[in-house]
Amino acid sequence: EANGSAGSAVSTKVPAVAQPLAEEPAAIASNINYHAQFSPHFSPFKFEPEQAYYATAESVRDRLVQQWNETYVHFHKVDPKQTYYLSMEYLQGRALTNAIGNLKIQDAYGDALQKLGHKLEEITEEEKDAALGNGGLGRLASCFLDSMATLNLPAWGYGLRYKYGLFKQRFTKEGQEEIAEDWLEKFSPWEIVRHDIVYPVRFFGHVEVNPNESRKWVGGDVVQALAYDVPIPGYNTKNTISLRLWEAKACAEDFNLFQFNDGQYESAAQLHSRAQQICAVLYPGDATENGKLLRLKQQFFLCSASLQDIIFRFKERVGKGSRQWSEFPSKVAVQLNDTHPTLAIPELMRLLMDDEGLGWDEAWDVTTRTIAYTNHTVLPEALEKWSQALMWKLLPRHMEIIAEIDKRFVAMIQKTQTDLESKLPSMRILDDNPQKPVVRMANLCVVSAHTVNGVAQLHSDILKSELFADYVSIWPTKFQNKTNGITPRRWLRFCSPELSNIITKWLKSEQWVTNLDLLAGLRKFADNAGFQAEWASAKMANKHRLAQYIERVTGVDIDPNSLFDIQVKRIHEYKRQLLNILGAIYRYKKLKEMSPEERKNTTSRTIMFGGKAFATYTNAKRIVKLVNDVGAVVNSDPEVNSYLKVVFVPNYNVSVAEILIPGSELSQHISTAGMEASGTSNMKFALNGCLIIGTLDGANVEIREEIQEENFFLFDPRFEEAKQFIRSGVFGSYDYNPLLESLEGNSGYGRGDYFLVGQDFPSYMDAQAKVDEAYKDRKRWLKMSILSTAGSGKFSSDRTIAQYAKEIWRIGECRVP
Ligand code: B1H
Repeated sequence: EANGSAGSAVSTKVPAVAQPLAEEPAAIASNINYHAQFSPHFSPFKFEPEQAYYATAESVRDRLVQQWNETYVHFHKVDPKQTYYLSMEYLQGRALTNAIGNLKIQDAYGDALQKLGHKLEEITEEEKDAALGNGGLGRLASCFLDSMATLNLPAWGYGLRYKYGLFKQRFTKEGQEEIAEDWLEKFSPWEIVRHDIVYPVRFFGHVEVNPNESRKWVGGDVVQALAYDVPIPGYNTKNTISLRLWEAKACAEDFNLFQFNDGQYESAAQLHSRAQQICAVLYPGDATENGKLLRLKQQFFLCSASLQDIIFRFKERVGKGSRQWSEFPSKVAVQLNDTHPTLAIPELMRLLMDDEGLGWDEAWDVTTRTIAYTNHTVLPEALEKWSQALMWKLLPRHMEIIAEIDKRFVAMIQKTQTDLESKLPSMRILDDNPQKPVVRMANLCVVSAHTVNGVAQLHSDILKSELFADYVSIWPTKFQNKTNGITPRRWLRFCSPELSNIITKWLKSEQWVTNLDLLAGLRKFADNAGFQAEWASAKMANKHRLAQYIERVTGVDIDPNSLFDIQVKRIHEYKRQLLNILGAIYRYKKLKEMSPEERKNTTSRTIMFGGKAFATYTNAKRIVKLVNDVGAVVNSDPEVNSYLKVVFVPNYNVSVAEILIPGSELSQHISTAGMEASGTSNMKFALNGCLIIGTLDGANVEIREEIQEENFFLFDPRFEEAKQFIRSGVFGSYDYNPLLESLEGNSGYGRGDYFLVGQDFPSYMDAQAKVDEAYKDRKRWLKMSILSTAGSGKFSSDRTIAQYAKEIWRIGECRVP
């Protein structure tokens, strides 16, 4: 049924090398003009910044399309093993500056726009943020795509083309308000619809058993998945890969003309509107049964369309001999970004067995050698569990397959791992608890994937010692660590050109942009007065830019000479924004009690918060409200407001991060130890010479190791270090966790001061006092700042992706000549 015409994209009629595009500013200007005239999206003779942005984007896109086609043809010819990254989220942010930067054509485009009466930095502001994700997990996927392209890896991203991405955040007297964000309101110049790439995706229906015992899923509703491709250019390479986003569409036949002509307009278009619901919003609230069903439909829609496409491409590249299915895992690696695309497992099994005629054992072998799974959280409420009843209804064939995987897993344990039999109730995929039978998606992933990884060393250790401990003895080599990383292009080179230029000047090379470990070469300048002076002036320029932004969006006037202290991330109790604001409140109270003379000896601070609260997360919304209310009082108190300001920066997103992070001096990563799987903004801040105050959680542990402990403000060292010492096994391998938890006086999830805000408050304030002291010593602070950047080399997503490629995907470079 799959539309087979996609193969013609690689016919010999495609010129292998297209004409080179203009390099000269004058020629680029005329190309931009051409787009303004002949790719018209607006009334003629209008060339305001908005029109200039669209015309410029289309001109840049021409170049991307050219490299992109060359990349596709090259991959087709070489036919290497490819990785497919499946993710329900991508937080791409803006694309123009990134594309121009990766293509290294900033100067020519800057000059061209000047000729046209515009400024490049101004027109880039016209672009809407593509926010098809919630937070760290989505942004990680986007950083990974940048690294895959830059490392010339044969890799693709697959996701969904949500009409409305993450909501826009506004503040009212009541607190946070959510507004639909229509990122496609006009259109996106970065997506190209592929009218020839369409696959059917079925929902509901039933299983038919054929006379030969084979099974077939039939009936129900069928919607079409239509491909939209977004080009992902690598840095300083021709390789340009694809992010393929699926949109759901009904077929023309689904429109009931008879009903329409009869005046029944709604029911005539019912199937059309049902299809449109699938990709309408990023995260449909799943408090209701309807919401749960829609979210499950989304997940299956992504998995089914992507796997049909992957199988189509595998067959397309069969070449002369006939390719065996057993070769599939040597051509295809599928990475699941958390459990959200877990249905890829039973869907691949179904396609192989029911459509391609493989037997169970062969299909299972292919599937398990293809799929790998990344876990991003150990928080119990974030571990996906789907109602078995809902799954039987929506995906009857997949539930048969999942039940069979579960049955075979149980049989295997009973036969070969009898010591684990008592653990079976919690290890099984199906939880048959009569109250509410569910499917545990993480267990399905662990049983089916060839590799399971965590996202920071501490997190991966916790997976092995706690969450997935029971599976480790069965599959000791299945579990790996892949510490997260961030792209140095977007998160330093492009967001802070000032600091980048200084780094390049002192390192005498720009190689660090693709080999971030070279930043270690800055260590020898950490005490150099000349270097420190340049460093300080670049940071100050970024602080001024940030201060102007804050003034524009909040009206609050902040002092660039104060310490810029920032905490930006999704609002969640475990991330403890509450601890930060309590600290700010205490600081305010102490300032009020001081004499004017005493105040002069304190360190002036501007404490900035940013982040969105999930619409139905009441406690998170209360925290947002508290920060805003504290800010209103403190900022208008003339007695102390030159020593303290508290600002909630509205609508935190990728573009706002690109302004905040370069201007930061101290950032807070203070989650309850053991709860933040990795964190990635911690890496972005450190890379930009911002000091960290944080707990020994997630990737903080490794950041502290890289930048040396004296350059990191650890706030609960005594208690946490003692506990860590016990956990490390120095006193034997006995499981002391229950004891340690009782020490905290809050064993049992959700009880008491579960997130330890009260318990950690005193040592948090001690650490903050050390920050104030350090800031008074300019030289010491600058040295620490330089050493933060110098120690950030490890946290490039290039390093992360190179490790995935070598140790999980087993793919190599495929560079376009
Ligand atoms: C992370 C999520 C997440 N972990 C459920 N888990 C979601 C869970 O829409 N949902 O249902 C969405 C996202 N996100 C984050 O992943 C971790 O909290 C961070 O610590 C980590 O840095 C990031 C990337 O690995």
